[in-house]
Amino acid sequence: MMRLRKIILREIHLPLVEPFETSFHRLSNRRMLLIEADVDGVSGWGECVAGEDPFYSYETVETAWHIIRDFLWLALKKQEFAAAADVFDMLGQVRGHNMAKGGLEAAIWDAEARQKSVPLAKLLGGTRSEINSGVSIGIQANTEALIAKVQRELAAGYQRIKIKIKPGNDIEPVRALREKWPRIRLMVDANSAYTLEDVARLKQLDAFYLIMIEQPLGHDDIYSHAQLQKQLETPICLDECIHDVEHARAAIEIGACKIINIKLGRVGGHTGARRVHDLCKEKGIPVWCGGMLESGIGRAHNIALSSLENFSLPGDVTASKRYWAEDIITPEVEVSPQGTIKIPSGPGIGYEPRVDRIESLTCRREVLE
Ligand code: OSB
Ligand code: MG
Repeated sequence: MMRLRKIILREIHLPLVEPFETSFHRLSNRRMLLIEADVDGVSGWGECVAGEDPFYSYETVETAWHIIRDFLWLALKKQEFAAAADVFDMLGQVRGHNMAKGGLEAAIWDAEARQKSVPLAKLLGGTRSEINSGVSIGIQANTEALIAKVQRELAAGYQRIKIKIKPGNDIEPVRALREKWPRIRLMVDANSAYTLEDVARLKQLDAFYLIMIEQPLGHDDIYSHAQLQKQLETPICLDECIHDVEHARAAIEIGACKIINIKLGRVGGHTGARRVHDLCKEKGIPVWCGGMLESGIGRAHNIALSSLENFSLPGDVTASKRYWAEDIITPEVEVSPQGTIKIPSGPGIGYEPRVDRIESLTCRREVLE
């Protein structure tokens, strides 16, 4: 049996190497909440992916801090559990707040894997030795800038290109990329910027044989995606809508999507992620691992998760240097010229948090014990 002895919450700020623009905001500086969990004397690390604002989901760094300190810690602190796999259900009294849960739960998984001296990917049941990597490219100032950016990412080896779109900045950039690169694996992500009124516009995207369109409609509107999918050739992939395995089941059953993006934070951690993964596998729905502009710690968890079998499409899991001048783990995450990332063989997440660097970046810290 194991017990959570202590949690250290730290807030750090890391400047992005360049601003990241989506349909919902433009971000230059990432505020992050890191969770260090002491499980019977072994430290594990997790990252809460909640944002600086509630524009992607309702959670923010502030809400996550509050929920972890005032509820999740209390739910766990006196409890024994057999494995990190049990933790998610122990937090079930707290509704939602999956990013808060996910950061803490992931830290406990890392601690368990370190305590057992196994790679986290193995503990999760992963079968891959490397993962396939794609990139997510923010909205650019103009088409020339976008083309230059895509050129760079293809040259670096990335296996698929995703661009962010919004109404008025959609058909033209996609057309330009398709004219230049007829054969690359290309997709778009709208982050809920459209409504069913935009069907005619969205149908124009069918001409560009995109591998998928990610989350075109409302962030909590599974039903309308089913209406839209009936009218689109391009497969819909859901991101924002899917918070647990029951959402995934509903979406699949009513035909709201043909692909699902799994983000650790959005589904409350590795246990939630495995449940969505397993259901999708059973239903023949491919999944891929989304990203939330994570530091190396969140990135390392995404790599471990992506080792599961049904992560059969390239994810948004990329090299540290795409976002950070200097990451907070060693070694940094690197991508091969073939666009793959090797699953590390060391214990836990397989990358070491640079604790001195993290401490020097820390602007808020709280110890719960
Ligand atoms: O919708 O996938 C998204 C970043 C922040 C919030 C939402 C999303 C994203 C990304 C970036 O697309 C993915 C990455 O971390 O590279
Ligand atoms: Mg998305």
